[in-house]
Amino acid sequence: MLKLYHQWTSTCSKRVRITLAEKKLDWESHHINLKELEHLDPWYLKLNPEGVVPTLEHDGRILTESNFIIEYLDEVFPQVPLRPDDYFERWKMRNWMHRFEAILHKNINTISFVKQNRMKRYEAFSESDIDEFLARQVNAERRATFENRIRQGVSKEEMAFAEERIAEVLDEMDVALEGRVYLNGSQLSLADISVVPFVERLGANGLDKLTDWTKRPFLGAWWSNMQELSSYKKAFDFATEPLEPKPVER
Ligand SMILES: N[C@@H](CCC(=O)N[C@@H](CS)C(=O)NCC(=O)O)C(=O)O
Repeated sequence: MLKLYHQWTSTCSKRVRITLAEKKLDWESHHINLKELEHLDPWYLKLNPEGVVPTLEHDGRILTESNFIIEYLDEVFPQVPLRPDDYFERWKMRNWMHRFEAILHKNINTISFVKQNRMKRYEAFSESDIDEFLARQVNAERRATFENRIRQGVSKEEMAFAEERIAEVLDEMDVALEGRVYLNGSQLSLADISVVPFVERLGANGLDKLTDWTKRPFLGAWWSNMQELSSYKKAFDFATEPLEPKPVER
């Protein structure tokens, strides 16, 4: 039995939902309400000590880290293979996935904080609310990041830096996609799945310069193809469960 703990708009959750759809697997959905900080509840931290979504449960085993979850799914459910046979291409796939997580995810997160007005969540916080919120964060790095954002917001310089880092990866992708349909050649791979939710987020955040595909035509063509995949549509149209946290039955 496959059960996914996820959030409907979360980019990392979409990676897993696309993979599940590509493989036509049945799965049970458990929506985690990030706004209500359900991901920091003790029961969820037992599953995912980092306090993030997604988490996959497979026959009682718990898996975290979306890029590793999708690789696991590809190994355990070999129908519709999503890793290239060639070992060098497979290394490239993993290298892309690493860069997408380390560079794109990190920097898009900075931009989303501003563009999606996430600051709004904290505006009504009193000093003691802030302290309580920070105390619930799972490690010193998260506490420092949130404290900085809540108290100082995100500066123009930080935004410009984030856009520059994203642009660098998009440039690499555009070069790699010349003469290729997908990042690993003619077959869809986990690398494409790993990055597409972040490419979608660029447009959702109104980053016009980064989504001017005349500047990166090969990436633009890839993006058009990706949006046509039924697995992409299924993962993005995911109808969430009610957003109110449900009573926890553990
Ligand atoms: N490296 C982790 C990152 C997961 C992650 O950051 N998830 C976000 C949603 S896309 C989250 O849960 N954020 C909640 C928070 O940071 O408090 C993965 O790939 O699974």
